[in-house]
Amino acid sequence: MSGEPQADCLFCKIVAGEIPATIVRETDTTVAFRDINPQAPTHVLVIPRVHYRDGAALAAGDPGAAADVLREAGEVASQEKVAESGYRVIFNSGPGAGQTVFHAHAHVLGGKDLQRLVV
Ligand code: IU
Repeated sequence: MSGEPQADCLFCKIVAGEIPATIVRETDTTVAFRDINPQAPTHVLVIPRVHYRDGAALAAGDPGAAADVLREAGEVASQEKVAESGYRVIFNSGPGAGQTVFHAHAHVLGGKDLQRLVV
């Protein structure tokens, strides 16, 4: 559990503007930016400004921010024009699931056939 910025967290640094990202949407509680290694034509990460290690920890520690991340995932899909064709929202949780950055983030993927996509 946390909520506080972590000095060694890359996504906290993106929230703080200390490392670059291609930001597509921002709210008081979230930042959405393009994944640097996109796995689909639309591949955007939505992160809370607060630091929690994964989506479940975020929902437990700050349910409002977790809801904001999910709502923003839908807003990103609409903005990217993939909402109608279908899109996927993924939270990897733990190294065994492929999580590499331990600041909660939703992958928003769309723009191609996603049925066999793994990120
Ligand atoms: P994962 O669910 O923890 O595996 O996702 C982390 C993602 O963050 C991964 O898809 C990276 O390509 C992406 N990413 C990024 O977009 N910008 C960065 O500066 C870093 C990682 I570090």
